Amino acid sequence: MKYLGSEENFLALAKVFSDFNNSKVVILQAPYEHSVSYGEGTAYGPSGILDASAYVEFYDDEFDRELCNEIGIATAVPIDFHDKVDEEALDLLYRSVKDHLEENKFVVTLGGEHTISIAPIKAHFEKYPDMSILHFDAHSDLRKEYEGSKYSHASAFARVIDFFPPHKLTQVGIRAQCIEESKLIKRESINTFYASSIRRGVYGDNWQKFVVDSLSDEIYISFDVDFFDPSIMPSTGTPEPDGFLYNETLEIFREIVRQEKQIIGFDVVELAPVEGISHPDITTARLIYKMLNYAFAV
Ligand SMILES: [Mn+2]
Repeated sequence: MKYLGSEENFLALAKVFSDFNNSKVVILQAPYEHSVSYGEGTAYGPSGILDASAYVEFYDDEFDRELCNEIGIATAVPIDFHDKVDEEALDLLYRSVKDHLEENKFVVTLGGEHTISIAPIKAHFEKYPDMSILHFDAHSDLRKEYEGSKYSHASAFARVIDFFPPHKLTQVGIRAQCIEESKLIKRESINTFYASSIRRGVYGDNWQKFVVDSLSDEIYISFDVDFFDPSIMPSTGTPEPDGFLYNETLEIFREIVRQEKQIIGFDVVELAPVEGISHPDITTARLIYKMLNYAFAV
């Protein structure tokens, strides 16, 4: 595998802070787009994030440090899916994540459509059998299949619970699903925090605590950017109203740190950059760096 130089890598890091051997973190690009149902463009998500990341500050005032210069962040060249789709494409990504986990790297995967999350989740679950999944999304992605495909982005988590215990899956921000998904959630005891329940005050003001309470000590995060409100995140294929703002999202990560739970890896998916609108790309790049700050908080 090849790794990108400072012209192209995450945060535009100098070689000493971004070469493979010096880096604790590896960023994988999975520009996979096969089943997108509404807006297109998630194949440009990883490059949009990397371009925007050049404008993210190294210094984080909340932690009073420049994390990237302490741990190193390598960015791999994009995975070349050629004409591979579904299981074959996922297998390619799975093997890359697995190889990096075996090298004891902290792996961040950038999508691409949500389907790709299946691969890093599988690889992390093999290394961390006690992990929970924290899934940020407007959609529960639990359809058995969608438009004839088992590997549609709308079925990503139906495929995850084919191998992962459903009661260890926590979903937050959900505000669009079909009745079969709602029934599956109840039947399989998936922890789903609906946006409407959060907004109606079912969990009170400190709803983030309830989300984190549902998780085990090791947490894998799958973050679909359509979790955010379309006002701050218009650049995604299936935006939904009544989403979340940036700071209330960070409160979930702060609660993870407070409860001394550990983020063991994550993916960020479904950014579809729009020409001339830069703030969603920058928001996503900052989110990723911020999540790394929380993952390496202790
Ligand atoms: Mn979604």
